[in-house]
Amino acid sequence: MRSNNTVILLGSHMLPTQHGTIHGDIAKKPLEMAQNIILYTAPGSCGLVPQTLLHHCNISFKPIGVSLQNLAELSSKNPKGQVPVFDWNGELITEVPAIAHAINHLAPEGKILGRSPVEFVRVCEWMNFLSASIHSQPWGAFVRPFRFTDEPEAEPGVKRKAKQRLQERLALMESKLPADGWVVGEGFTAVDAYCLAISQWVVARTDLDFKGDFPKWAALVDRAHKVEAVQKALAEEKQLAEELNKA
Ligand SMILES: N[C@@H](CCC(=O)N[C@@H](CS)C(=O)NCC(=O)O)C(=O)O
Repeated sequence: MRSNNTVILLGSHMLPTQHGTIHGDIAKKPLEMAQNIILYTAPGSCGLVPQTLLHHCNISFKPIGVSLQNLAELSSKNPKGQVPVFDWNGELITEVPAIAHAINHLAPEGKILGRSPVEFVRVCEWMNFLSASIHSQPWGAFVRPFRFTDEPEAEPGVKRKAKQRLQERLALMESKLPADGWVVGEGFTAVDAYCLAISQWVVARTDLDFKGDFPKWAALVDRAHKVEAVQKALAEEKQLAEELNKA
């Protein structure tokens, strides 16, 4: 985009810069821009992942709680009818791994996608696995079997199979987890935040013996609970839940 002033394209927004025309580059000077960030999330959802990452990166944002039972309210923001939605100066971003990338652009010093090229690729690998092979597929079928069959009488079978698949996938992840520290490299990353969120659902909504069957994962969660950003995100999530309950 050319004009008398050069511009940074920020999604549909354009900001003047003295450093030349930069097309679609939001990574170059993000912290110099006024950021208007809103996170639409539901208590008990995967919205906890970006919520934690935003706190970890010290990015100020406005959290807006939406009930998982009332996601139709959010259809103008996300036609998929799901949380989280990351409103980045009016640019609406969905999908947890993509939102993690957006947050990383805003505060690369938070190292939420790792500290080296290999760590970055490993974080992407795990985020895909957690999102697709655990969250969307077996977890999705376990909590919403009606999306996987039109026959109500088939739902218990779908749920049973989903739980078995979930156990297998959790066990695979468990076998890859370190005995100490974080999943990728030396620092807390988006993968640790996602592992925490998933553990909460499994503990709350299944009869699996999480601590007994997945001890390394449970220990990772214990360590995550000591991270200030996690504590802030969990407290904020609780507050959003209380507000939604009152409404
Ligand atoms: N692939 C999506 C999954 C989002 C998702 O499944 N969100 C859940 C909460 S954890 C949700 O909104 N579920 C409501 C629904 O699917 O109707 C992402 O990564 O953001």
